[in-house]
Amino acid sequence: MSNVEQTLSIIKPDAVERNLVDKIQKKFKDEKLIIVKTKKIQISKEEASEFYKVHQTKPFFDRLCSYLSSGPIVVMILEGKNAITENRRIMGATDPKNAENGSLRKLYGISIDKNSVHGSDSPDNAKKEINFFFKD
Ligand code: IDP
Ligand code: MG
Repeated sequence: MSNVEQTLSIIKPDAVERNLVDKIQKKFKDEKLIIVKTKKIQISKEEASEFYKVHQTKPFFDRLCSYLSSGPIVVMILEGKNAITENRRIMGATDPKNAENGSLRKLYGISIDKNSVHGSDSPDNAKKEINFFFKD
């Protein structure tokens, strides 16, 4: 079984603002993930709350939603073998302080809030998140 999957990736406002989009997209391609679709958008705080609703009971929820809606983001569908876990590996740990050497969050993350990228964490969530941003 080849297990070709699709997953949703987001380049968060801190990384878009620092002109890191090309570098991050190059990293995905170097790691053999295909960027099937990509678009630059800005979402409202309400949309961010919907997207992150699994975290609605967390103490950082309000800040998280304010942050994701604070500036332009780049959303992408990535495709490749084991794309969901591969993308998580390429991103590194949630807190850049704990992220593996060479991972995107280690390279570019500023803090646990401004950690530069999002990636779906399971096949179910990948489907939901892709559908959230790319409905057609
Ligand atoms: P993930 O992005 O690595 O999947 P999640 O646990 O799904 O991490 O959390 C979503 C986002 O919420 C993280 O990327 C991070 O920006 C933020 N976050 C997670 N945990 C904390 C925390 O303890 N304090 C502040 N922000 C957090
Ligand atoms: Mg997550």
